[in-house]
Amino acid sequence: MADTEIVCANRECRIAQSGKCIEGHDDLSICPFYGRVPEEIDDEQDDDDQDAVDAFDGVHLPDALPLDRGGTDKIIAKLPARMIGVIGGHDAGKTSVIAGLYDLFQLGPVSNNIFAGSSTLHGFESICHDARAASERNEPHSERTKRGEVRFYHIDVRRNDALQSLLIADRSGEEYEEVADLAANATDMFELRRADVITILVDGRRLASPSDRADVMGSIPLIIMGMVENGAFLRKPSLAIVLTKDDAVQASTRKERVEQDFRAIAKGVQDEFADHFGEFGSFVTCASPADTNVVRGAGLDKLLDFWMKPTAQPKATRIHHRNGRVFDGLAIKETSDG
Ligand SMILES: Nc1nc2c(ncn2[C@@H]2O[C@H](COP(=O)(O)OP(=O)(O)OP(=O)(O)O)[C@@H](O)[C@H]2O)c(=O)[nH]1
Ligand SMILES: [Mg+2]
Repeated sequence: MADTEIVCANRECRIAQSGKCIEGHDDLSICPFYGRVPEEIDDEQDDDDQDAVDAFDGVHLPDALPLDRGGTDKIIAKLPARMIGVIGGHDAGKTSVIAGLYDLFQLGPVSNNIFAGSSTLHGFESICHDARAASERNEPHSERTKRGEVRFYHIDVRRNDALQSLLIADRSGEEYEEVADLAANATDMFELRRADVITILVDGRRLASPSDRADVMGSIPLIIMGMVENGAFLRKPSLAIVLTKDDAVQASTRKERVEQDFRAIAKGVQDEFADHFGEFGSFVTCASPADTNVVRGAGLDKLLDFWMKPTAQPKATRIHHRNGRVFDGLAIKETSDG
């Protein structure tokens, strides 16, 4: 039987090569692009669009969407910055942790940290919307993050009278899961090499499920191992291990078992990967509880404190001083752009 040609109207999608839908659909029949031929590019239309841009004489405001790698360079050039990698399987709660933190800032200072600005406000608003009453949903919801390049959310924070930028990386969980299958998938993950703090999320709801427990417990060390094998953590970032969806854990009849499992995961990771990370911390969070009576954002204040804590690891190490020039006594271990 002849093979059927796989076509997709989204030119960015590589489903024909990788078998993965860029829109994140497992059921391809609901993807609006799959199975359709890409449209011809209309040069005339492009010219019209360019004319409209040229004729515009208003003020262009920034789109305030999450940043790509180049966008983070501009932030880092302005202020001292902390970059945070948030890692976990699909649905682990990565985007919800970022959205929950932004929503906490709207209530006032978070722990010792005061909100001082952001260049990604529209990005924050769109990931928060579906968890708010204004969305008119019965339950909080979070869109799956689309596969593709990593994106960064930005908050400036005033802490102890000093201003710092916080850049939090968000990427589709499927891409992190693929590192467990093939370590080389971590090669292009810029956020891992550059992060000051790596944050590994453990999905509390799945850990409480008898059918998912073994997979959650087994996959986390495999993901970290794949990243380590790729030399992702040469800067020795700090490592936060975070149990998410604590409301689901507390409501479970297996609550004690889940808490015990989480402690075992945290200890196992700390013991196995001690040489690759600086400081370790473990946290329990509830970023987006299903029940409106449960406090939204619990535990994120302590996590933020850990994120903002200066990393003890020096970026340069003194070596033998020979000829009297101080600069010759320093060896760069890793450049700031990874
Ligand atoms: N009960 C409960 N559900 C949560 C919590 N945090 C997130 N969720 C839900 O878990 C699901 C996945 O959350 P996301 O934040 O989108 O997960 P993600 O890790 O970003 O997922 P991908 O983008 O697919 O990798 C959504 O339906 C959320 O509403 C929580 O604290 N409690
Ligand atoms: Mg997400």
